[in-house]
Amino acid sequence: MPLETPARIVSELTSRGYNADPEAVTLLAGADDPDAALAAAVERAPEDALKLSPDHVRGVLDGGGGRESNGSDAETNVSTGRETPDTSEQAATRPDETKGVAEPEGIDGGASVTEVSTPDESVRDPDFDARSLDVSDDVTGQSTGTGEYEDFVSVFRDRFERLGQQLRGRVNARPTSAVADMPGGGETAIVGMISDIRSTASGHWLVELEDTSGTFPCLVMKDREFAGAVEELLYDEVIAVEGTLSDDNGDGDGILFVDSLHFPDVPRTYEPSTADRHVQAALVSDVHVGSQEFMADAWSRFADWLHTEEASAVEYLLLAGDMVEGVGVYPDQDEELDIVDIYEQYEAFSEHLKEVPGDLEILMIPGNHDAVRLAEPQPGFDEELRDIMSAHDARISGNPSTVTVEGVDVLMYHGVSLDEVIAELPDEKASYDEPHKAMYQLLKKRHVAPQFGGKTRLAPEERDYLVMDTVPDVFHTGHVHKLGWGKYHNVLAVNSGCWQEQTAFQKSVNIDPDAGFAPILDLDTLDMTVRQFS
Ligand code: D5M
Ligand code: ZN
Ligand code: FE
Repeated sequence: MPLETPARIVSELTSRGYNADPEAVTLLAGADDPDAALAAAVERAPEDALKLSPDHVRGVLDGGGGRESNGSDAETNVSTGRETPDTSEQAATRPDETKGVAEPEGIDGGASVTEVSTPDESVRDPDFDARSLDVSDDVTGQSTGTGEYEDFVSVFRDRFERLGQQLRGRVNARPTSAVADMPGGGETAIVGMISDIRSTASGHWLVELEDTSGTFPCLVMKDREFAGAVEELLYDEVIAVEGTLSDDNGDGDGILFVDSLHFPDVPRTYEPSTADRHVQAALVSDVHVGSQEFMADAWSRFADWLHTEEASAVEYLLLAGDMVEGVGVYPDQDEELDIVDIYEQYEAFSEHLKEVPGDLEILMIPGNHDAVRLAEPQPGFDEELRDIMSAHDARISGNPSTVTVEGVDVLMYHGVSLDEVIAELPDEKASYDEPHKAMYQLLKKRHVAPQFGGKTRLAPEERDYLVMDTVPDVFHTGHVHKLGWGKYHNVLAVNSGCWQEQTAFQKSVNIDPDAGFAPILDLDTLDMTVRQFS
């Protein structure tokens, strides 16, 4: 069997019972006789080795027949690091940008893209030493929840404390119990979680805030300049208000007339970090292997493109959930399944993953179609599924997780709460056509799934893993199957679309998915291009 592509090397290795280290695969692909090198490397590896390491391969190549080690050009392409993220405002103020699509040449006829289906591997020459990928804020293996009532108390307490901390530096807040005892007419501030929002008979808004000492009603008059912010409020999010107490405060019936309202938010002056060299990450989500609508051909074109010169800077692949279609996720879903067994779906997904270059650094988190608990935070896949998907030695973490790629913090979240944000907020603030705007709302609230009790299920833990303690440089979600991106206070928000054609359900509710696109992120500038493969 000729072994000219990493995909085949990976298959060959897995069929011999080895996981594939990306660097080892690249070394093998570059050997004069990959077939012989693979056989010799396997021979050389200790019997109990689970993974073929670069050292095993080097040992063989050094003995003759291999190419020199790579990495000699480590200093080429090193970016000077741009200080001013000036593209950010453009992207944020030009919503048309979100539909900008850079199509690879010849994609209509498929010519140039399909032609590379047996690519020349020598175009990829990654600098493994320059790479870094670290995961943080991951619930995997840390789950403490027992599902008891006390766990809900602790998760909300933790949310309140951590988001409250972000706000307390900006207002001089008092506990609601102390506010209730203050004399009427005074000024004060409250940091609280939203427990109720009602409109009054005269069209003002009554927002009830809750903290650990009680609740307090706050009135936002409809003619205040910040009254529009009330439309953005979701239950259970944490905000701060400053205001003036009613004259009758102190006798139990008081109310706070709100003069200003604050979200935890991202500072406007936030300066994102960037990588020190020109390197790219492909942001992909919602592959839905196992569905009749999974677009295998588009996926293969994407995978083939990754082997070309044009994609040689793409060294990372970040997958934001819904690897497979799953079973029993929605009513009547089984009528549209191509593969009915969940494990077979993951096996098929793994085969499709093998099509991408073996040297890619891959990270994936689960989504609501994946075989992990549905409630968020979702832990990463269990051992059995990791085994099935182990071909490219992909990293797996929970939903959500922060992955730091060469200094760039990418917050990965599948995105189930986006349905809720879009349902609750007016169209201009969040819609399926502009999913990144719904993401802006999450950044503003510094929480990936603020509202509890609707579509988004919460697994009570001691800690609220859904809080954004630090500001991410890039926020990557999927789930709504719509492509959209833009910058919010210099943070790049990307919803990466899907690889599944419109389903019967989506047709019935007029969801027109953006399928077969791959946003490609420059980690040195945080600029983005979108490639279309459908
Ligand atoms: O969901 C993709 C998008 O479609 C997401 O916005 C939810 C919505 N969706 C899809 N199927 C259903 C059903 N049956 N009920 C409600 N909402 C649905 P995904 O979960 O990625 O398939
Ligand atoms: Zn999906
Ligand atoms: Fe989903």
